[in-house]
Amino acid sequence: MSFEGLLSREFLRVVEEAAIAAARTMGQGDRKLSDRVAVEAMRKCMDALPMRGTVVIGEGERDEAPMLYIGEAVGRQRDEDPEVDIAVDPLEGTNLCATGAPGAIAVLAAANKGGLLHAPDCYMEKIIVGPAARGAVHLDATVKDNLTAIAKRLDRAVKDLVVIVLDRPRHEKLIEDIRSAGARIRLISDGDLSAGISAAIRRTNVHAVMGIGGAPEGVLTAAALRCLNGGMEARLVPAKPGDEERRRFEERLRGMGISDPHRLYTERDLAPGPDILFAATGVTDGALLRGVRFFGHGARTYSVVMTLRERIIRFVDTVHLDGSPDAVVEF
Ligand code: VTB
Repeated sequence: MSFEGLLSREFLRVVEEAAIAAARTMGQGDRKLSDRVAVEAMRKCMDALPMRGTVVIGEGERDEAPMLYIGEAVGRQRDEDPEVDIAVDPLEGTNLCATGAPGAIAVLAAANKGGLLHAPDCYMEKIIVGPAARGAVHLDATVKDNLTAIAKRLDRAVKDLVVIVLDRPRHEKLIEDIRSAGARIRLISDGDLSAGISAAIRRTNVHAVMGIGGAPEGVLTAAALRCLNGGMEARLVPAKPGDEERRRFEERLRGMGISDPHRLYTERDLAPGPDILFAATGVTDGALLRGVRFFGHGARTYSVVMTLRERIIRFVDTVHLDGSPDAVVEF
């Protein structure tokens, strides 16, 4: 049996717990605190799971992250347990949570060994679309050509498209190009991962995500896209311009076994699988998932859990009761 079926309920619990912990700190203005409680909750919840897990995308290198660092063994690690590679972003959008802004989520993806690219913590240039436009867009094509291709596949005009872009100075030219092509834009302060998932789900009113964001977020996005039949092209890029930065970046990639620093990746290269499980829970309200609600006797969470081999997408509404005999559940 694939680990997908075996562990999907458990992984749902892991992201729910991380989201609840982070949501308690919403609006405190302390992004580090929000992140830390999410990491701790996720780590604790993963310990008892029947798996031999290895973190391949996490909170950083071993010397810079106390928990969920790259290479850390998670799960109970018994011989009979399945081996899984795990990518986590316990709180995607730490600033969003710290300010109570929409779009923060707790995220995890798991795959069979080797099923997720071990991406370094650098940037990634990305173009992300839904199933209808998969294969029609190319990272090296012009913005106008890509938007025209997406519009055609979606049977509408370019002016009817909504493209999400991270609001950063590095995207000045991209934003200009999208504007002159005539599409609508939603600038976001953080959270290109949840934006990417939204692009692959109809009726979210998001048709594409373009620009440069985090590489770890890119691999997590690819894992979700595989399950949703979405499309993506991407390339690793250094964090800053300049030759010296480029040289260090390429050296780092070589150290991680990536010999071609200009390689173009599709969602399939970033998350080859064949077994993939993706789970996310809303922390603050977002386009796709509602945030955590607390009530007198517990909390309510909204999540999505997807599996590639099983081809199941679950939208899960969970009520977590605090154990009080008088707790009331509302419909
Ligand atoms: C994006 C965004 C993340 O990092 O990936 C971004 O989606 C990229 O880095 O929520 P910069 O902030 O340096 O542009 C986040 O903002 C945080 O991980």
